Amino acid sequence: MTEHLRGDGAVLRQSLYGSSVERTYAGVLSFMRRRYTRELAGVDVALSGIPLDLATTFRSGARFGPSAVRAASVQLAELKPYPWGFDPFDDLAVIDYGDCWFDGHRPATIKPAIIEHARTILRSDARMLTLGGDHFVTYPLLIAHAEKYGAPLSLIHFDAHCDTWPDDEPDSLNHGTMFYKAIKEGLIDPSSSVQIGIRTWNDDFMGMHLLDAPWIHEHGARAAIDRIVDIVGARRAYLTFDIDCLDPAFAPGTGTPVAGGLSSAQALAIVRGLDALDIVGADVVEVAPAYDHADITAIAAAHVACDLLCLWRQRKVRGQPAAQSPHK
Ligand SMILES: [Mn+2]
Repeated sequence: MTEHLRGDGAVLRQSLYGSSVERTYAGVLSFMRRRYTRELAGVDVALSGIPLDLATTFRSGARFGPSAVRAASVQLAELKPYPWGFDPFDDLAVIDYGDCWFDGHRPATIKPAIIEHARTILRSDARMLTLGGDHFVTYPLLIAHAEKYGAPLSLIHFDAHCDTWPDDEPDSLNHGTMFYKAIKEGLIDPSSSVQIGIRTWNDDFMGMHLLDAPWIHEHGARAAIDRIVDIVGARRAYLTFDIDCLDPAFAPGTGTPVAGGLSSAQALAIVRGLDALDIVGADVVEVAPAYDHADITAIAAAHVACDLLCLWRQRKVRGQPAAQSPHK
């Protein structure tokens, strides 16, 4: 299915399906040239951005992540993604919903604003693919996803950091404590959750399975996929990908880089192997383009997001029904 547009697919495309022939690098740079719309009827996946960086502990700048990843993603709209060999949009209706609005000058309102943004999308049957923003955004997203899909969810967490440092302050904006709160609040089940690429210490990893960066380097992507599938099984899972899971050589444009991380090839190989899992929502966070070079980090993030769409396309084509809300 190919539309021949003389202009800008982000605003001119008629169908939510298929790809279009256009100058991918020009005009309104939606994610992979999908239509910018807030109309959710018939949508399988709504991509949106959350341009927040007020919860960072070190270098800020992830508020520019969504626009940088969108700009880097357009080249991926030129060809069928490798190694999949299909156009995910032939079978999967994907829109760019735009960005979550919140008032950064009233910090206490940010978490509720993100929860409401997510609820609005999840009230339809669209899945969310979210671009951060700093990693704090995953916490309100987990609250909304647990409401929709049932708590606790399993967490598939790519990161240099475990983000389970203790924090009992309910209103804190901290991008290192979300999963401490999520476990304490029963949003995620640590015993069926897994953290991949970790290389920062915490005295208490709170019972989550750890495939830390040295383990990945020793055992490789195939073994990691097998372990993740074993740990998560058939449970509903939320996947969060902090771009600093990658080594700073592959993702310099991020707020808290740590040496010794995964290559983009390793991380993509792992993500591509997760098509057996029931991923109910996903995000790619912590791209901070001011520290990037030649868009390296944004390109890596766009590839991760594209591969997540391909996983969902696989499940849709194989006929596995999308998980329905137990609360419906
Ligand atoms: Mn991190």
